[in-house]
Amino acid sequence: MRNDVKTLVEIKSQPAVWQQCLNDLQAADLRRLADGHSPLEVEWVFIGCGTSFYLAQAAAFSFTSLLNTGTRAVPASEVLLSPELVFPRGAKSYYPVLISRSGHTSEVLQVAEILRAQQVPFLAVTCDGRELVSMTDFVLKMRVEEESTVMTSSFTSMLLGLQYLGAALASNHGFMEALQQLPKHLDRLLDTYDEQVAELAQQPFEDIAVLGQGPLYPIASESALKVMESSSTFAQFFHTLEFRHGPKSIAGPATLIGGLISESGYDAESAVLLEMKELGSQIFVVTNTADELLRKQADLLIELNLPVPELARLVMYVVWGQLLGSYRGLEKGLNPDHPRNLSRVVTI
Ligand code: F1P
Repeated sequence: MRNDVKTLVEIKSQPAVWQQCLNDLQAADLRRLADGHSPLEVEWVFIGCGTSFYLAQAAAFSFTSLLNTGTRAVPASEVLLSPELVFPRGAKSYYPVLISRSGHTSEVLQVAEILRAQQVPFLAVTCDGRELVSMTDFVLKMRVEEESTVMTSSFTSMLLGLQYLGAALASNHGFMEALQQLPKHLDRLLDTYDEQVAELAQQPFEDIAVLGQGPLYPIASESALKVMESSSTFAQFFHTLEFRHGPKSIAGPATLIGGLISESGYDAESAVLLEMKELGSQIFVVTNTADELLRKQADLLIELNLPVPELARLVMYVVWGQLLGSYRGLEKGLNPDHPRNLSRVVTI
């Protein structure tokens, strides 16, 4: 069954897809996509829906870190329903970045129309293109052909594209080179851990929560969304240390707690996961390198061992939630290629 699940094939095709996108990025004139803005003179507002909203959040963290500039991430619906809260000084003081795999999502196109009516330049980031690419002069289009309903390689490829853009605007050549190393490491990690994730997915968890801090919070959000979309299993996401403030009441033998643990916050974040283990939960940990205690306690530990800056590891953290969602769906007798109630694009 697994081999003909298109979503799984696309998840495991990410090393090759990333390599193709990184080759394209290396050859592109990315600086023009800033529309002449000095990255520091405007606030970059990243806008998307669903998976693309979590991508917007991860991109905002990345731009703040790489460019030390003001950024925000908002769902497209917020721009439509509360524009004065999103653009308090008027849209012209910002550089909006509209993110949409399809380029066809109604809410995103409606935002694009508003910006065009106000003559506000914006950047479009997409895979399929569709109407969105005809609405602006500034387009970052990733060469990703993704047929599945849920977003997997499109999410990681557009995030790589935006991180690469941020590094190019910062003239941070070391970071761009670091991203170039990721495809070969993902190949290695998929060979090592794919089967272990499939085994974990066979356990009858009732509650799933995925935790992450800082730039890993949107990655935790996307990981939980993949589990929800691909297996119709309710999954929540929290800032790691926030989990103690109430949500930990769900911790127990029928709960799986996923921890996306950073290097910079390792001690504080791993302590939360160990506490949940003591409360009887199973813990699934992704981190760059673990200490002996976490190695001993984790029910599934994925050590990335990536010799790159912490921010360049971001895309590598989401792959395991992508796999867990699809494997969990198969375990429940569902088909991840046709997720319940979902369509590939939301048009309203
Ligand atoms: C956004 C989106 C996806 C979701 C599903 C429906 O699509 O909401 O996040 O997983 O595929 O569409 P897009 O605007 O990025 O094409």
